[in-house]
Amino acid sequence: METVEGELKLHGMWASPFCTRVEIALKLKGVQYEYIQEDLNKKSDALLRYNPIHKKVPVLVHDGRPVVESLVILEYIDETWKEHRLMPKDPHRRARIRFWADYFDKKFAPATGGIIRQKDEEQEKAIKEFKEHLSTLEQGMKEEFPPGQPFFNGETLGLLDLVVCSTCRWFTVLEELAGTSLVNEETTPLIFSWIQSFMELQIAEDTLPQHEKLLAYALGLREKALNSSVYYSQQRNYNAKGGRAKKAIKEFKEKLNTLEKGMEEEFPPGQPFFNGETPGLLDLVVHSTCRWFTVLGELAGTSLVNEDTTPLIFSWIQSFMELQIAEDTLPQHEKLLAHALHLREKV
Ligand SMILES: N[C@@H](CCC(=O)N[C@@H](CS)C(=O)NCC(=O)O)C(=O)O
Repeated sequence: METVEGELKLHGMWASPFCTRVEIALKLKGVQYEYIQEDLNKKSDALLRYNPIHKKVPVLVHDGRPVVESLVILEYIDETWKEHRLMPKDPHRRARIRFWADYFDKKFAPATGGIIRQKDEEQEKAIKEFKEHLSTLEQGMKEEFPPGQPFFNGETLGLLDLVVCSTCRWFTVLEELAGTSLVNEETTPLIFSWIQSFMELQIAEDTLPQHEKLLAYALGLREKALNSSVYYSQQRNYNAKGGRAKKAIKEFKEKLNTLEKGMEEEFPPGQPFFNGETPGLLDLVVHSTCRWFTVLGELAGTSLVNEDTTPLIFSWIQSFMELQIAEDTLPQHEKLLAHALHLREKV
């Protein structure tokens, strides 16, 4: 076992593939941790305190400090415990692995939700999407990762293996719900063979949820969704006028408030940027969007970022706008507004 500085706790839920990937990473690294099983219908105070924004598992708590979002957690684990590296040294390769892991999470989660919670044409649509994403992934893997090796990562498991292969019991459950094969030797031979290699590992057998238990859990979710009057697809809105636009504006403001509050708690106040005296990654992400904020404010007919409601973000944007680099690089307001109005007209 590798020595751990500080106590390590993982708040998880047995059926969550996001938690399984983290558990396997910790086991591969040989670090000791306490697993805290959460009931997602009755989340613990600790979970809500550690992940107040998303209120989701997994949450890794290292020496009292929370790390949230499974992909962030996997990289944190890899950087903290050097045994069994999950990421390669080459920066471009790491960038590609991050791209595919992000693709997997962004594309498969909504399609999975559709297969579980929908029926008839809506479910058919989700199955079609799921298969298309699988094909894209298979094709990408074939082009970018060394063929003829047991894992994406080569001889041993890496981050992308954890992301994709840890979900394999869910694939089987989804196949039962969809009434069609999803991952198989004919349509996705690479993913299929990687999962086979993964399933031969003791760590997989010890960590993955059992098929019958997972199927019963998924059927429970399905029943609940189908009996509920709110259908999954009806929750998708955006780009719309009237009531839905009002809802989008309200959501935008709520998210800005959450960001403002988080920044206030986590970043040193009284400095010109989130990052301190000079702009850092988060400054680039937020402030580079500032001309869009003004355009969105015009479209919405209401101020979004201002001194009264979001003073920190407002003042950081002010500092950013004083930089020559911002002036030289940001799109001009009038041009951006014309572009946004054109998009709006098209919709
Ligand atoms: N992007 C998140 C997704 C985590 C997630 O969706 N967790 C689900 C369980 S699979 C959850 O905690 N859901 C509780 C809820 O939505 O209230 C991650 O990668 O950690």
